[in-house]
Amino acid sequence: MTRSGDISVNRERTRLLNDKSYGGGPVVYWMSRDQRVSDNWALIFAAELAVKLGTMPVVVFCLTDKFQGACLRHYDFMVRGLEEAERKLAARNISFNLITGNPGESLPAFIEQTGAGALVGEFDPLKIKKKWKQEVLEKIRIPFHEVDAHNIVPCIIASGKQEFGAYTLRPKIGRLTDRFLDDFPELPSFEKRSDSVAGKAADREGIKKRLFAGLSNDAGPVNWLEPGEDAALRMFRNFLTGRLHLYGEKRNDPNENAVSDMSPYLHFGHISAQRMALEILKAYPKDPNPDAFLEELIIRRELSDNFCHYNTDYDSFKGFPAWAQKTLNEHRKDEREYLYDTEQFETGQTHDSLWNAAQMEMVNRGKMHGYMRMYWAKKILEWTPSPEVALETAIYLNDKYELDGRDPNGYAGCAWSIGGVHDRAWAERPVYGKIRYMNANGCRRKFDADTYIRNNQDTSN
Ligand code: FAD
Ligand code: FO1
Repeated sequence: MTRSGDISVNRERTRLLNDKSYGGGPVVYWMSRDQRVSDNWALIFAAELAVKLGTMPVVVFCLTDKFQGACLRHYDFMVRGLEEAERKLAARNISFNLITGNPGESLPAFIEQTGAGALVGEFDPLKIKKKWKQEVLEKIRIPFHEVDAHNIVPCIIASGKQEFGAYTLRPKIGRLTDRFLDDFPELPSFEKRSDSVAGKAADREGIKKRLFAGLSNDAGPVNWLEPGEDAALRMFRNFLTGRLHLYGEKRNDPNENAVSDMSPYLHFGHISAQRMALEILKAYPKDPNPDAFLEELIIRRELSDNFCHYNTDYDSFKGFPAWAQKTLNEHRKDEREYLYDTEQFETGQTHDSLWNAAQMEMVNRGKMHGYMRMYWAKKILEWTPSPEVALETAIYLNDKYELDGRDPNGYAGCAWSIGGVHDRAWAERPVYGKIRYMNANGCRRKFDADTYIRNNQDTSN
């Protein structure tokens, strides 16, 4: 429990985005990236600030339709997760409000309506989030605090610039982990107040009905993963006790159930990576086995935020390193042995059954195995007329079908595969130039490709 009036959140995790003075009303927490009640630094900060100011915290989520091309698959998972967050907040007498429209308009209106005294938001490196935040900043006259609730080491503390790769970010994060891998304080509870600004339940059902009515269901809901923070924690603990020991040597075999499947939960913020790391280190204090997993969970994941935050061209050819742009330009005219259009890729109609199986795994399951994502994206580079078309196609398919899509990890993953981001130059070859090459034989040497193909036949037709 916070000492009365003190803020226990490490202040280096927060930054004030403007210089307005506090008003007297509630502290509004604008939930967006970290859609959970437990282990959420932004919510803890908002609640502790409310205690300090003698007021209430109020949570608001702005539900925008068609977020970056999101479909029924994503909104089904996200909205059900938000309903659980709402229930958990109600248990602490913290109201949850759902608003719609462009946050640049609807959030300032909400702040006016509630007479909010301060606003707390989250760090998010995506351009659309920075745009929303800028629009809100121009309209509000109360303090706007931003909290990095997603990274263990806050992105802007870990590094002040775009890093070349994991090898340059790793030591910087390593030096700071002790300072930031702290346990979470209890979230304060609040007395029930009748004047809470909770949006009326009826609105919410109407809002959701209208939202779902307008969504494309090309990518339907997934049925193998339960959304929400309770399911996320259960799933993680099963992995921790039952499968983490396989990760080191089996994580690149898509036929093995050796990966955590936590990315949809991390993407929607149903679980904190910090909670996962704390539990792993507690369970395996001296054991190097989890190192490979922690490398991905901490270094690789935070490297993606670093890339998207410092490189606004994270989703375009211009965002590739100079050596990669040069080599890809030198090979623009190379003959492509195969050329496919988006429809052929989307329906898995290429000549390569291994590639088609990966596409079908993503379409049908909503989550392609991590090793196959590299192969999948690199073949799109090989079978499209240009690197720009390749990147656009990879991002379009990734964000349409991956449940964890529209995430910094996705933009970094596609840019790594197609544009050598966070990678080095390799032996030069047609079309790829010096971009790292992968082929089906390489996959067959690593795992039983025929089993993977059999397990991922196209079941839709
Ligand atoms: P695990 O192997 O269990 O890893 C645990 C966590 O570590 C992951 O949830 C993720 O948060 C992090 N992690 C693992 N591998 C990476 C990586 N290569 N880069 C960054 N973080 C990583 N990840 C997404 O979250 N969303 C995407 O849209 C996405 N698109 C990708 C596209 C391509 C072309 C490539 C090459 C990678 C992409 N990744 C994406 C990264 C990675 O493939 C997924 O995070 C991982 O497969 C998720 O499954 P998991 O949680 O079972 O992973
Ligand atoms: N964030 C919001 O604040 N409002 C939304 O309506 C919303 C929809 C959405 C749909 C799919 C998806 O993958 C993400 C979505 N997000 C939304 C953003 C998400 O919360 C994450 O903040 C970013 O995508 C990752 O940084």
